[in-house]
Amino acid sequence: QKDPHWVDGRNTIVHLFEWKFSDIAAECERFLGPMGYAGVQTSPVNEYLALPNNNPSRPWWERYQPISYQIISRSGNEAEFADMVRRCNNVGVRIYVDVVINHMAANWPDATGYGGNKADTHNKNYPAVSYGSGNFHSTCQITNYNDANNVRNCELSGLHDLDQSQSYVREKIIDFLNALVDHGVAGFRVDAAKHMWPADLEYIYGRVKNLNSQYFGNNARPFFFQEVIDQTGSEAVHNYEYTSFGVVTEFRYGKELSNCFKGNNAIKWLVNWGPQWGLLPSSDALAFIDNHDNQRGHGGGGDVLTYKTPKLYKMAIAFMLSWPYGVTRVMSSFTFSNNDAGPPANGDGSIKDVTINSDGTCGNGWECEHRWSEIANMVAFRNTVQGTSVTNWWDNDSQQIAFSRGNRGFIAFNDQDNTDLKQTLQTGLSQGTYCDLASGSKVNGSCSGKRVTVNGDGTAYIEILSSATEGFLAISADSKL
Ligand code: QV4
Ligand code: CA
Repeated sequence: QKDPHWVDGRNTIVHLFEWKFSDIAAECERFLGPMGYAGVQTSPVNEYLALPNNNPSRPWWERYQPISYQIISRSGNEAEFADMVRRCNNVGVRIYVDVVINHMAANWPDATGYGGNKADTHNKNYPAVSYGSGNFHSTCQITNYNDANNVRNCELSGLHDLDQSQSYVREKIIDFLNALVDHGVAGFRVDAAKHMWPADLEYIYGRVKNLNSQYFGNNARPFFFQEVIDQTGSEAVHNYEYTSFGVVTEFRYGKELSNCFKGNNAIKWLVNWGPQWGLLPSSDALAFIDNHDNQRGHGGGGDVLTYKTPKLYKMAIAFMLSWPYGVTRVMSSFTFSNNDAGPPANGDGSIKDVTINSDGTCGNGWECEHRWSEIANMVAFRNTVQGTSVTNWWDNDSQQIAFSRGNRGFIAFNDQDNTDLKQTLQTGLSQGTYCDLASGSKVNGSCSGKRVTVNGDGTAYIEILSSATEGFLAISADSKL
């Protein structure tokens, strides 16, 4: 169940972290569909704990403490969810829901969810599902990542750990996933998959019904991408234990690329980026630079690049989107300095609307990296070069590289301090004038940024000054004037 069911000619999932369903629906119609994005990962949509003591106030991580499987959250209710899925599918953008099935909410006094359902967490009683204490593993804490039993049968940060080997628990989870499938989702991000037994997950995925035939035809199986953090390869649980029945988040991807673009490892080594670096096979991998955890020091950290260092971040994302590997995912954040802080909120606690400025960027505290023109243009680039391979590799033996994607696209990176890139290089493209997709776009038949002239023999003079705002340059068959 590794097919994301993208509409032809599209690529890349964007995680619209903490967005409201009404804003996601609007974004599908006004931006994601037209720009060629393939899908959206939502934050958890089922009912979760509303932190009782308001300390910290409405943190983002509340969403990972389920109270029931009813669709009700700070993002909206079930009717709003249904409307979003329908509207996004109608413009060719798929929806993937983040599902939290490893555990339920941790111990809290008078635990109450956003839908008003209550749980007696101290007695592991969640009547709105319903789960009772017998449906959980006996209480122990995860303390030893070298012991698979401890990792999978004990509690992650005190979150009560469901026993997915029980048929009753399996049926409850399957019913929850089926309800989402009925609404028309294309698949799921499975939270904390590492903390569940592969055999239990394989059984559950196999029992989820086929996707809604209204959007996906007959016999389409749901897509599963599973969160398994295996950055070192030295823990007891390995990412490859989960790849026979779904895709896995490849955490080494963003860690290594961040390390390279930060200048700690020469980018010339990226010539064989992929399994030769110890990454999963391409067809097993969800590729990304940062996620909602490691951009704020949760989930293994990893010192990854984020929106906070835009020049290097955009280079890493551009490399990801130009390289043929994995199912790519782009992060879309809200601005934060406090690691607990939830999304931008109004005085009554409701999540703020995502407003769109006249230049296409977002307001109201939303970062919207996916709208940065350099990133959105690279999603379009990836669509343009689909099916081609990497050719014409060039490097300066250090922090400058360039390559073609067949005769469809060409990209160059200058990650070297105080050194300009000034080279005549083989682009693989046909003769003509092209708009650079990093410094601008092709708008109404002209370039808003740099122009590149490709000669009859496919060569072109490429210049990226070290002082430039953008550290890369990209041209494609579709950016030709
Ligand atoms: C606290 C103490 C515990 C104590 C417990 C007792 O720290 O020692 O046992 O109280 O009740 C929050 C708090 C955490 C608190 C816990 C329980 O931060 O301090 O425990 O709630 O109330 C997110 C956050 C967590 C948050 C959790 C639930 O990151 O901080 O915990 O939501 O609200 C590993 C895993 C990986 C995981 C990653 C974070 O292998 O699977 O850690 N990533 C996913 C999600 C992530 C989410 C979870 C898993 C849990 O991406 O966002 O955790 O669903 O690497
Ligand atoms: Ca578990």
